[in-house]
Amino acid sequence: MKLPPRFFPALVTLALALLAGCSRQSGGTAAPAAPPQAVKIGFLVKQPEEPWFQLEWKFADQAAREFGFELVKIGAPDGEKLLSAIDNLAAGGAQGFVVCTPDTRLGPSIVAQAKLRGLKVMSVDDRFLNPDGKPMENVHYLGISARKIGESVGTALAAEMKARNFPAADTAVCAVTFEELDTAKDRTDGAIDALVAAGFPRDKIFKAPQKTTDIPGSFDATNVLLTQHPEVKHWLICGMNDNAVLGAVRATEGRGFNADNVIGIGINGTDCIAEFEKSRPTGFFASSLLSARQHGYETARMLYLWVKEGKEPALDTRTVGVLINRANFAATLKEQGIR
Ligand code: FCA
Repeated sequence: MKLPPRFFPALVTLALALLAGCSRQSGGTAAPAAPPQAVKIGFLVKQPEEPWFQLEWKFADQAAREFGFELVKIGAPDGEKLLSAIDNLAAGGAQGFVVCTPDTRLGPSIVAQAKLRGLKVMSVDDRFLNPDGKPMENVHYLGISARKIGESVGTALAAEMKARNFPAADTAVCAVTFEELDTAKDRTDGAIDALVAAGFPRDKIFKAPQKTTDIPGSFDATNVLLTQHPEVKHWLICGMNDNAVLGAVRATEGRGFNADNVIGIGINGTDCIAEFEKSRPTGFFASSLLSARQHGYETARMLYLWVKEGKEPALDTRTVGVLINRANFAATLKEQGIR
């Protein structure tokens, strides 16, 4: 059959359409494009009751709202809860999680579980350890410059002791320690070294090892120390975080000490707000305010970009602290979006 030339354009269109149909079939893309996969990220913390971790969650939520991903917040106070949370996240379609582990020695199991289930991991605050006790440097981590922050606490304690003219003869240091955790040991070691560098005698720096990293754990540890040293009339107190120092300050109060003869400086700056708001000063003098915003918002954002765009986060990010006290805490907390 011979077609008149006016049909030629229609024939060409038909041929092109058929060709396109064939190539679509052979390419296997005949089905309509799937909607982009929704991003879901877990945020697991070891002590959900601590204001510090609640603030990390608050700022992670902010990242989730801004970038449009789903954030699943899970409290994981022990290894069993943590590993089952990872299971549930994978079953629920998550692609990764940020975690502050209840035990840094769980690092290799967490990484193995995550690999098995195709989840990306970013650790925050407490760094995973290899079985040899060394940090797992290949796991993405955001934490504080623990030693430096500890040193700033020690320096500030020595300066405040001098400003108040505490007599050297009856002043001692109570360092509430939790040396099982690297970031905690680095903080108290830093504080102790800075005190010694400022001229404080090392033999009057006493450690009170806490069994649990909460106020009761520190309260109990400090009480033992206070019983052993009734000769001390002025105390300087440091510890891994605000709760360590709060527990120690409460223990000194139980023995009649007060703001005139105790100087305590914490770390976090987020768990001592009620203390600063008390009408009368207590022995809790100051704290190094860390950036809960960076720890919550940034880790969630980094993980999101990793999942969504394949943009791998930096392996090791460290944050700093700024000293706050009763005089400036309100303004500083407001600046940082905490209050
Ligand atoms: C650890 C502590 C927290 C906080 C964080 C930065 O995880 O337990 O209180 O100081 O490091």
